[in-house]
Amino acid sequence: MSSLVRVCATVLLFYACGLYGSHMTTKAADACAQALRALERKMLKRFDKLEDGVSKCCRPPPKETYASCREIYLSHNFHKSAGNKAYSLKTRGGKIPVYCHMTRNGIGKCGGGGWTLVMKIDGHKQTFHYDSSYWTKKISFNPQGGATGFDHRQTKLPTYWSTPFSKICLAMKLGTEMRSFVAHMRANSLHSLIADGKYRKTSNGRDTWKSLIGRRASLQEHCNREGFNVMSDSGPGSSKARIGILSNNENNCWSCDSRIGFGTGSPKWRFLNSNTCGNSHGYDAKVQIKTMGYILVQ
Ligand SMILES: [Ca+2]
Repeated sequence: MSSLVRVCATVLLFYACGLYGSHMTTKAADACAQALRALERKMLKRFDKLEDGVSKCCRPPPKETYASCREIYLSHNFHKSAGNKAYSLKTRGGKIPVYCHMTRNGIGKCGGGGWTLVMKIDGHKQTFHYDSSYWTKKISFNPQGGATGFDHRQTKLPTYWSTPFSKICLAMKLGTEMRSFVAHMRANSLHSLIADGKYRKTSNGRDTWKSLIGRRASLQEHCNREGFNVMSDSGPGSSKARIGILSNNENNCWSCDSRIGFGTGSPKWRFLNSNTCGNSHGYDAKVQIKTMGYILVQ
């Protein structure tokens, strides 16, 4: 807008001085030019003020804090430019850097839209075994690990008990290959789905769960009970998963000896019990695949 005013004022100046210039004395012409320049400066000041006023009233004020990566994604054209990195989020555990997956191509089959990291689990480690109190308590684990993406650093962030969502991105990485899918579930937080220990069903299907592992995935034929806080009917000694699917060789859910999931365990079978994220099949450990697991919400 300022440049338009400058052009108009200059044209006016030239016009006035051109029209009357030949009839003016040099002194009068200089005075005319000075007066017009002063007018130009005044007009520019006025328009600058007007421009400031317009931008203050029409642009949404930048928010100081965002509660989720989705909120950041929606508030800007982030899908066009912003990277996948840590953003400062306001959580019930304070304002902390949280890894956000923001790019349009998204996380494999989960797609894009702004994903907030909640947990990263190493299936070789016992930190997030089914029986760990990290699943029930509002405490974080290695929050520094939550500022980075799909690496081998374990973490549990305050987003576990702070971030509401309508879908969860479940991803597993084996070697360098990562596979994922979306589980549709609405909740106030992941804590509200898991901490009370109640079983909550999902309906993704055994093939979808197997797709997290790839061609080596193995589940028995029967039961196929899936969701949150999944347990065999024979009790907590058999296979169980905080998020996952259990299958059985018998046509019931009594003694499930295979599973794919996050936060798994089976205290009755020591060897299988050591796998806390990935795929196990058979108490003789026919299949024992430990993965890195990633849980993000949106
Ligand atoms: Ca069985």
